[in-house]
Amino acid sequence: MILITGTSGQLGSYLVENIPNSVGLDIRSSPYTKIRGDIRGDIEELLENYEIDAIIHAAAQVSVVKSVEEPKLDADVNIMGTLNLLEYARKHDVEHFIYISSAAVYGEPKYLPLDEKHPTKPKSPYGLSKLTGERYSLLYGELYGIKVASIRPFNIFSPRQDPNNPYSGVISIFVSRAKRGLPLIIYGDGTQTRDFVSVYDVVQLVKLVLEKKATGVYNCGTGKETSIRELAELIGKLSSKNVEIIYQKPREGDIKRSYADISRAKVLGFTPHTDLKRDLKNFFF
Ligand code: UD2
Repeated sequence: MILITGTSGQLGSYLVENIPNSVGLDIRSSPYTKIRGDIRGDIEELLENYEIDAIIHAAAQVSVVKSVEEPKLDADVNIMGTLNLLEYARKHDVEHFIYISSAAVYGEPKYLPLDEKHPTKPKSPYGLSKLTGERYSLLYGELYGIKVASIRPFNIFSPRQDPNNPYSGVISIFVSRAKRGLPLIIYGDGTQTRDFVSVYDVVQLVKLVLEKKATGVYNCGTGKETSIRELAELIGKLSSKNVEIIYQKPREGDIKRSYADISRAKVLGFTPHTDLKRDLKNFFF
């Protein structure tokens, strides 16, 4: 049986839906969550009726903004929660541990595209907590012979990201505001870029890593960058409303440009199918 954590979240929900013989664990209830519980709690008790061969750890505090506001909560969930699961994996001889990391571990790029060898110097508590969780995971791999892989997704989008959550990603916020005819707020001048990757491509890479029992670190993106201004204009057009774009001061902890070198993932057979314009249209309009 494969344990997937974070199944009330965007990525976890798609993973449990698309990976056979898997079971979802989350602190919040959702149609994709079978086991309700906290990753910081008593995992032994939560999993007493299960024989777990692999863990895909997607549960996390995912917001950069929230991590700046509540760094202790962010560290508790992302670091201590991960360590708690790793302890379970060690004690129960779990064979494969797949950690869902983040492109936020790189910080401000020294060169682009970002490959996995790029130095890690996070700019936010979130980036640091995700990096620390990743390091613990890789260390447990070395110390206890667990096969450990870490996937670093860039900016994931899907129809399941909750637009009502103030900490949601830019695409769901822009889509929800555009549909209501509200102005789109850009933090900074809008020239910052991101590598927006459909959740289906992230599922594709996680499945490849799982099937091949792969280890090590893998970027997950499309290799293409889109500026936030371009994104706002695109969503404005798709909504066929006359959407205004307004500019406010940049966010704390925000990085300027980001897009992935996906050569390592390609070796596993990964081929991204994301087409931003087409997918935005299909997912939201
Ligand atoms: C996202 C993920 C994070 C991480 C990272 C990896 C979310 C909530 N966060 O962080 O988990 O994996 O990607 O690359 O999905 N922006 C605006 N207006 C808005 C909202 C956002 O201008 O109303 C800007 C924001 O300042 C930033 C960009 O859009 O420059 C993307 O922001 P985000 O919150 O969607 O994602 P990010 O890159 O901080």
